[in-house]
Amino acid sequence: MKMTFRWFYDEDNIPLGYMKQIPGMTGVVGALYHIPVGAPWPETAVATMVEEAHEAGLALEVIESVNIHEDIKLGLPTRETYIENYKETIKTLSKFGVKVICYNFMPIFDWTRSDLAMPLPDGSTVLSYERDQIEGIDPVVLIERIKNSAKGHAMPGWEPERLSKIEALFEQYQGMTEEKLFDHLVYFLEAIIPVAKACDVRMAIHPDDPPWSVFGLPRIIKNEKDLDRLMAAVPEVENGITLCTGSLGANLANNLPRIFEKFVGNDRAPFIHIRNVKHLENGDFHEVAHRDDEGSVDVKALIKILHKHDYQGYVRPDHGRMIWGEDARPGYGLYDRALGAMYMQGLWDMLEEENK
Ligand SMILES: [Mn+2]
Repeated sequence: MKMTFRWFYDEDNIPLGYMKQIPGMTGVVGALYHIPVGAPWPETAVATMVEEAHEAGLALEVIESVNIHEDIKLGLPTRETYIENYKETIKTLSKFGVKVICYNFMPIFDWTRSDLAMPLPDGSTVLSYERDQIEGIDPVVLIERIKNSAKGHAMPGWEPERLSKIEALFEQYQGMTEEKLFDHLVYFLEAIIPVAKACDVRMAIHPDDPPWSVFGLPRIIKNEKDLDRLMAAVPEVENGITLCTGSLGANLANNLPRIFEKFVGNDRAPFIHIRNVKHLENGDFHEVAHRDDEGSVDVKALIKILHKHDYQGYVRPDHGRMIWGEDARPGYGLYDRALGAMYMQGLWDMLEEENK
């Protein structure tokens, strides 16, 4: 288990040195945020980012994310250019030591939440999802709410240049089915996986968040069955998964230990996000601290599975609470994610000790 930390590079207000101070932290998960979606990542920009991480004593072997242009998801003829650009980006990243590229295949929206700062009884705040607040409202209203709630911090996946064309995008997705979207994903993977293989890079799709249809848009990476289907459709090991416990765990029907056992066991999950969520009786959920007892995700069982398989991939604490008065990007404060990293390593160390 290589412990990593998400780093928003030039948009991050947490110094790399602070991340490095977290015991056991071996690397950061980076990305370039100023490159428009679909454009190839310039070699000089990648080199500068990777150097900065190395200078702080941190590896940079995982990218989250190289986003997929909507034309690829839509299956438009113009996708060919964007697929070629994506191949170029894979080659460029591999030259600088990148081993895993996380991405998602959700139409228009990345992750979706109703509140980015829901207060918990202890005074901390967390991201939450209330069905009533999302399902049935105008997406434009939601975009405004996310923007205001982020207090000036850019939120990954909610890039303004993409969302400014929201109405036109919705029109383009008229008639898009899960079947068609899945075909477009397979088309994309079949084109890029040979390049990833030649570059020794693994692609790792992030599950849909939340794992159900929002705003009537199709969602195709929601559960074990969807993952099975995608792994079978493109069987090369370079077609992999980012197992995200918060995304998959938002649906209680997803058996996380079983999913971990399967895809860690067969080496299809090079990247893992650990986060805990608490489910309420009405189907709403909110995020909580990483500790097992705080929420509905069986974090102990999952770390046990990773340990059993001597997991060599990358793990990062996912969203944390905002605690101790920190002012940071919602979900991505330093303090609670650091606690999460320590919790996971504590469990791991005890398993090491017991299995000596
Ligand atoms: Mn995640």
